[in-house]
Formats: sequence, structure tokens, C-alpha cells
Amino acid sequence: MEKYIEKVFAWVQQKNPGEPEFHQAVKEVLDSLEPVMSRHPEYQEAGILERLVEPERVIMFRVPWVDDKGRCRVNRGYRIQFSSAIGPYKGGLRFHSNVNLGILKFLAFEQVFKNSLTTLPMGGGKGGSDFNPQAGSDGEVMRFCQSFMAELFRHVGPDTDVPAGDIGVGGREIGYLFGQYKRLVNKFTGVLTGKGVTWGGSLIRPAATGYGSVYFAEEMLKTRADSFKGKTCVVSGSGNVSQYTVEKLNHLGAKAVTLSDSNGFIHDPEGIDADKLSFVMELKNVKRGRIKEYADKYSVKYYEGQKPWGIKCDAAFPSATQNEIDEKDAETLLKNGCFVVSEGANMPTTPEGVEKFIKAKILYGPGKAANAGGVATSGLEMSQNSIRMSWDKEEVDRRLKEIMRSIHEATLRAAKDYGCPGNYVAGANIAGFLKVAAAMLDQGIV
Ligand code: NDP
Ligand code: 2IT
Repeated sequence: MEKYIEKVFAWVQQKNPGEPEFHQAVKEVLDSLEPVMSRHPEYQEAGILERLVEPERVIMFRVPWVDDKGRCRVNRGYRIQFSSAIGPYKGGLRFHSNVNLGILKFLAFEQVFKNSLTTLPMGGGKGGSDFNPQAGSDGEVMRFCQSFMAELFRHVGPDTDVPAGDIGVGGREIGYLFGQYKRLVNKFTGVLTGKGVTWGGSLIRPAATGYGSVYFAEEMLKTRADSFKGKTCVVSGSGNVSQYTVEKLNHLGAKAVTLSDSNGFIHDPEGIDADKLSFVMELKNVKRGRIKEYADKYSVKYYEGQKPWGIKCDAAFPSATQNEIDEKDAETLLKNGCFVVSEGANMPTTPEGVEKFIKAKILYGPGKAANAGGVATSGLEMSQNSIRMSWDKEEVDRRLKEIMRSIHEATLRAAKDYGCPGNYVAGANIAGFLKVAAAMLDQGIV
């Protein structure tokens, strides 16, 4: 079986040159699936793995727009429709200058398994552009979004593919994208999630990824009869996921002491309380400033060009971007006594770092499981749109919590069933895979 899996991986490398993040994501999943493939020879016969690593469709397009000086600018737009085995394609849009095909393929591939874990009927997709919304005025961002949707609209729809936010795509961008879609198709539908609450959005969706990541960590802690009370937590990033991670940690009596952005991190040993968090939200979501301003305002230390993993903590919440924790960072966290890692970001830990966490047998929740609360609540937004109703905050939060509990349970169960008890990485990959593979078998070679 090992030989077969190696062959599939070699084929992926050869067919997708220059896409290291995609290779990394595929390798981790394939390695986890060895015991599953040995137990289910029918999957090999049906070419499940060969089909699973090949996106159903990749769309790439030109996005021309006019900047404030009247000049023509051109970016590249993408949508990767990876798998529709268990539902319409679903996954976010990322606008960031480092976006390329390989990064979006890794994200779309991860999304297939994550969405399967949510218990909701959603396939996997991802898209975006190498456009940087931080560098543009509101008017430029609007014109870019309108141009992006002027092509994307023909490939998406509420029963086909439902994009949402990710890095660089928040409420403002979703609004502009939705307005343009509605104008082009003349239909008010749930084509995007993360919408404003007055026009079809779900309560709790903005908070869902951060809340979910903390709920998942809480479930992990419960396996050791422990809780967040009094725990010191290190959080990276300062965007959507990080902000609501800090908020939920505060609700549960923990203390979050760091936040970061691509320039550096702040360390506030007193903890980022509710008042300081509202300063961060205003700073990041409205003024679109840098996290350094927190250090100036509250007279705490700012570490230029560094990541927060050297700060002593019980729990770490990487919530910025891929590969932000390398082997050394993982060693430092472990050495300082960190025993919980819950990944709000997608693939934030390098394979060498992951190995360290697994070997140390800490409570390590991989992104696929730990950050699935965001897309799960997107699924809840789709349901509310379909029945033309909106649930109150308590109802959505209750469902989110229950989904995170059930992902945790399914992940641990799969890990145990396939011979790696306590390994959340293998468990998430296997549990996510089994549902998709069963659907693919039922639907024939498509
Ligand atoms: P935001 O755009 O709101 O915030 C991103 C944060 O990460 C910012 O602080 C940003 O800093 C920092 N960051 C981004 N890229 C880099 C980089 N290359 N190096 C260092 N810092 C970086 O995005 P989100 O909070 O929505 O997303 C954060 C992570 O969570 C991503 O990995 C995303 O895929 C994942 N995720 C998001 C979900 C969602 O619902 N939004 C759901 C599940 C996962 P700066 O301002 O300097 O760019
Ligand atoms: O990575 C992710 O799961 C997201 N960016 C959220 C996707 C979604 O469709 O809500």
C-alpha cells in the first residue's frame, strides 16, 4: 500500500510543478490514509486517490480595473472547484499579493476534507486573486471586486459554488462582490456567505472561525479534565480569526497576550481585554492600520519582524497564514510548556513542526478540524437562506458549538479506529476522507 500511495504522490509532484504548498497538503493527507486504503481495496480499484488529488475544474481569469489615478491595472483571478462529491463547491476567496495557483490548490484541497468534517453537505473549493486590498482605497477595492465578479459570476451560484471570505476578503469585499453578482444575474440568492445581516448574512458568521477554534481546543482540554480558566494563550494574526479567538478566550477566563501582523507582534502580559480588543477591531477593520499602534497606545512591547512563538504560554492559536510555525518555533513552544495548539489558520505548521507536536503528544488540533467552524457557519447561512429565515445568535452559536464537538469526536474516533489514538491529524484526514470516498464510490467514475 505504501508503494501505491508513493506512486500517487510522485504523480502529483510531476503534474503540478512549482506548487510546494499543494504538495505539502496532499502529502500529509495521503500519508494518513495508508491504513484506510489497506482496509478498503475497493477505493484503489475505483481510483479514488487519483481522482481526489485532481481538481474537478480550475478557472483562471484576467481582472482589469481602473485605479484612482485613472490607470488600468491588471490582476489574476482564480477559482478552484476541487470536489463536488458531497455538495456544491464551498470555500473562501483570498486577496493577497502572494496568492498563486499552488496556494489556492492547497487551500481548496484542505477544504474538501474540512467541509466533509462539518457534517454539512458541502464540496470543496477556493479562489482569490493576487490583489492587495490593503493598498487600495474603498473605491479601488469596489472596482476590483466588481471586475472580479464580472467573470466569476458565470461559474458560481447557490447550488453550484458558494464563495466566502478568507485573508483580505471580509464584510466590505463580500458586499461589493454580492452587489455585482446580483446586478449581473438579476437574482437575490445566497451565492456568497459572510453577507451583512441585513441582506441575508448569518449572525455569528464573522465570529465563527475564532469561536470554533477555541471550542475545539476546549473539547481537547476536556479529554484531560482541564479548561481554559487561567491559561495564558499566544495568538498570531490580528484579522478576523484572531480577533474572535481572543474574544472567546476572554469569555472562557483565559488570557490572550499576543497579536501580530506581517510586520511584527505585540506582547501584552496583562492580557488583551475586551476594551483593548475593541481598539484592535477598530484599528484593523476600520482604520486598516498596523498592530504596532497597539504597542504605542498601551505601552507594551512590540517585536518588529518577529513571530510570537517565543512567548511562554499554555496554548497557541496560529491564526495568520500557512507555514508560520516551523520546526524551531514548535520546539520553542514545547520547551516553554505549551501543550495545546489549535490552528485557526490553514496549514500554519510546517511538516517538521507537525511531527514535533505529534511526537510530544500535546493536544494538537490541525486546521482542517480546528478552523472548520467558519465554513460550518457558512453552511448554516446557506440553510437560513434556503428556508428564507434567520436564526438568532444563541441558536447559531449552539449549532456551531455542537458541530465543533462532533468534529472533535469524529476525529478522535477515526484516529482510534485506524490505529493512531490521540492523533488529531490522522483522525481529521481519515474522517474527512471516508465520507467523500463513499460518495465518490456511489456516484461512479466521474
Ligand atoms: P484577515 O485578512 O482578516 O487577517 C489575516 C491576518 O494574518 C492579518 O493580521 C495579516 O497581517 C496576517 N497575515 C496574512 N498573511 C500573512 C503573511 N504572509 N505573513 C504574516 N502575517 C500574515 O484573514 P483571516 O483572519 O480571515 O484569515 C486568517 C487565517 O485563517 C488564514 O490562514 C485563513 O485561511 C484562515 N481561515 C479563515 C477563515 C475565515 O472564516 N475567515 C476560516 C478558516 C480559516 P497583515 O495585515 O500584515 O497582512
Ligand atoms: O478556510 C476556510 O474555511 C474559509 N476561509 C471559510 C470558507 C467559507 O466558505 O466560509
